[in-house]
Amino acid sequence: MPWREDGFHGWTKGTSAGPPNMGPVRGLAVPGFLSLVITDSAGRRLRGKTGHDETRAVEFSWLKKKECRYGGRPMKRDQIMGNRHRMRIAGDRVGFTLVEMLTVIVIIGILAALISAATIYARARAREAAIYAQIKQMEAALMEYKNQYGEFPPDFWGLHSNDANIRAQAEQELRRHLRKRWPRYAAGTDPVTQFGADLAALGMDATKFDAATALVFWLGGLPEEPLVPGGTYKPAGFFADEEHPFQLGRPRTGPLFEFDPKRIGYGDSDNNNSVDFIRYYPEGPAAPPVVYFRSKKDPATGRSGYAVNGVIAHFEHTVDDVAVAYLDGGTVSATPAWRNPDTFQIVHPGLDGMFGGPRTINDPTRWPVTITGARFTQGDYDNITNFAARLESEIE
Ligand SMILES: [Ca+2]
Ligand SMILES: [Ca+2]
Repeated sequence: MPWREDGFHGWTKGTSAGPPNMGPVRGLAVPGFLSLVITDSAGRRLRGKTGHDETRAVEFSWLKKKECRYGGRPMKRDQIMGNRHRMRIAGDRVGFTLVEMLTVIVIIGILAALISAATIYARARAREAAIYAQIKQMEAALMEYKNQYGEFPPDFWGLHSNDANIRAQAEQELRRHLRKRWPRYAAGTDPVTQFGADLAALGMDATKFDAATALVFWLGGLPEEPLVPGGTYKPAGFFADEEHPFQLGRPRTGPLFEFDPKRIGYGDSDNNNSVDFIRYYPEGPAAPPVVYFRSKKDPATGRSGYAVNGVIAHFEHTVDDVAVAYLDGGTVSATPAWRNPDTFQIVHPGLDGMFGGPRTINDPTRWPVTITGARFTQGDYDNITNFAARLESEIE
């Protein structure tokens, strides 16, 4: 900072080469406050006093002279050379320069950006943690379901497959489960047929149910009240009558999980006045729902997993966004190892709102692998499942 004959110029803070015969000047000045440290050329410290008055003047003296005075007159060059010095901030200005203001603004801007980035990151992690916590609760509810009814509920995947073998397998799983949970249901007839008829009477088309609907249906149960267009699906368990569980009578059994009705979407995708899907959206209806895949035994191979007849269990949100069950790593071959091979997988699309894809659902060598991240697509990495709070954390 330049030194002027009548004092400091543009001086606000920092270090300045001092006047002749004097060492560096350090200090800070803001309006109403001034702090200075001045040394002579030998490095000896000069005693200073700050001026808070209108003149913003400061008077210094050598240390050996104990004298300090306030004054308002401009400092003269010959005074600097003498034992007694009076310095004056030029123009009584002790504010910030434009450069300093800009520097501060830039620094504040950088800090604000850092803080907001950190806040956004922290919020995203908190939302993910909240979703993961819900999924773990669903997992616990499914465990409880098995405790009470002997097996995990079917996932409805394959009920409307074009592949007759897959469709037959899905129906067989549903039939077995209905027999197991409600042995007195549909006595003397096919429980799958009766199930379809009972739900049709409630305005639902069970043949269209999917892997997202299974989660809400089995853990939540039937709606509290008859469904009306634009209404709410409030899961209220199943009718406690062992012979007629799929009627809206009272009392009910369950539900095993408290779904927030505001986050349940249901609809009639083929416009035939029957509800085809009931889905749960922990992050709002804009995102794909949570899906549930139950481990199944492939009748052709006898192996447990999530594929039947060479087709992986899946839920098609859109053509290019398809939820699938995940492999567990290792060698991807025609006999893949599955994640949770004997229980189930719950899959949430994560905060990006995508499960991942496009997928090849009938080629095991192209199914996604959790531990290596092999064939993961962009949408897979942040997916939240009952075995990983974030799928990418699974990748070695
Ligand atoms: Ca329909
Ligand atoms: Ca995702």
